[in-house]
Amino acid sequence: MDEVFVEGQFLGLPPTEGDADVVILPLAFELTTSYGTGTAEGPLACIEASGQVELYDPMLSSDLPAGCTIRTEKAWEGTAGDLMGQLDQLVDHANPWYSGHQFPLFLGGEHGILPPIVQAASNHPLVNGDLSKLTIVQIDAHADLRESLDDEPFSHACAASRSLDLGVGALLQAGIRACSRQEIALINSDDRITTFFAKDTQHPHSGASSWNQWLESLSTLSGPVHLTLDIDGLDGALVPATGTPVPGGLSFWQVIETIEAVFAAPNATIISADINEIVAQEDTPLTQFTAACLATKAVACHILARQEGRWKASTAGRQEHPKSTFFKEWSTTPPSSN
Ligand SMILES: [Mn+2]
Repeated sequence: MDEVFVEGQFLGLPPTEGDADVVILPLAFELTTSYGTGTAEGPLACIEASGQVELYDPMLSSDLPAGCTIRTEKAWEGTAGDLMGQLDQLVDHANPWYSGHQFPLFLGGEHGILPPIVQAASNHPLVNGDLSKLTIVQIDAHADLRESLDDEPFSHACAASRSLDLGVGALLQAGIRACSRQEIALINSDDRITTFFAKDTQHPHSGASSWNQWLESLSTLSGPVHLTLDIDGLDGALVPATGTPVPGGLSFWQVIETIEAVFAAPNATIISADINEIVAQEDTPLTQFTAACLATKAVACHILARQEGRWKASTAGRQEHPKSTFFKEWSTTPPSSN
């Protein structure tokens, strides 16, 4: 029997009342995008495109939502007049979903959404205020480890370095093929960072061995993990509308394999994910449909983790938090970087 298709809802699924197991959070955030523009409409285009994604996933014994509940929240749009104010508003928006019951999947929006998401993730019971317990797994063309870009330390090009400044314990990156000398120096000097470069994993002869090492390192993940997928980590041919498409990237199946490997890591709990730099493509929905397929895979993997007892969910519902002033304070007194 066909389900009712509901527009504006992820996968076209009817909205659920109350606290859902999975919450889809579109974030129309675009303040520092450097090259192309249009990341504000991208998340909604991705949700629309998700209506065309199959509800059948061979991993699951029934069609999505496979006994779970999925809710799509209204698109967030910042109202603060400055960047730090917007980052604090993003923290406030993300905070309630880290009670340990829901799985939040953020759809961005430029990659600058990552530091406020990480800051909110510190409320998750498995992190419990100590971000050194948290690992970030990042798919990206860019290392996003710059000190600043165009004098802006909270640029999308600094998403990973600012997250490390917040105290994140480990960062694993793949797909990387555009970075600066300063970023390479940081990769070599900060032992929290493990980077798999696309020139190695995509090498026509030796690529398979490098790729297997990436999958191997994912299988040894432990503790709470946030997965951040910048869609420009995929080869530019798959996501031509994203702000900075780059040739020589990961194949669709490599990203699917990465998502499956992260969620399958026996000692890790994937507490949240984001898919970012989604831009609506006009002549064909390829870019947003590719993002929607990855989002669906992440949701399916999370549901499988619940079914297999690998989601240590609390029963707590949405929680209230005081308004964040964290980033406003950072702009005057940055946290000491490790
Ligand atoms: Mn990025």
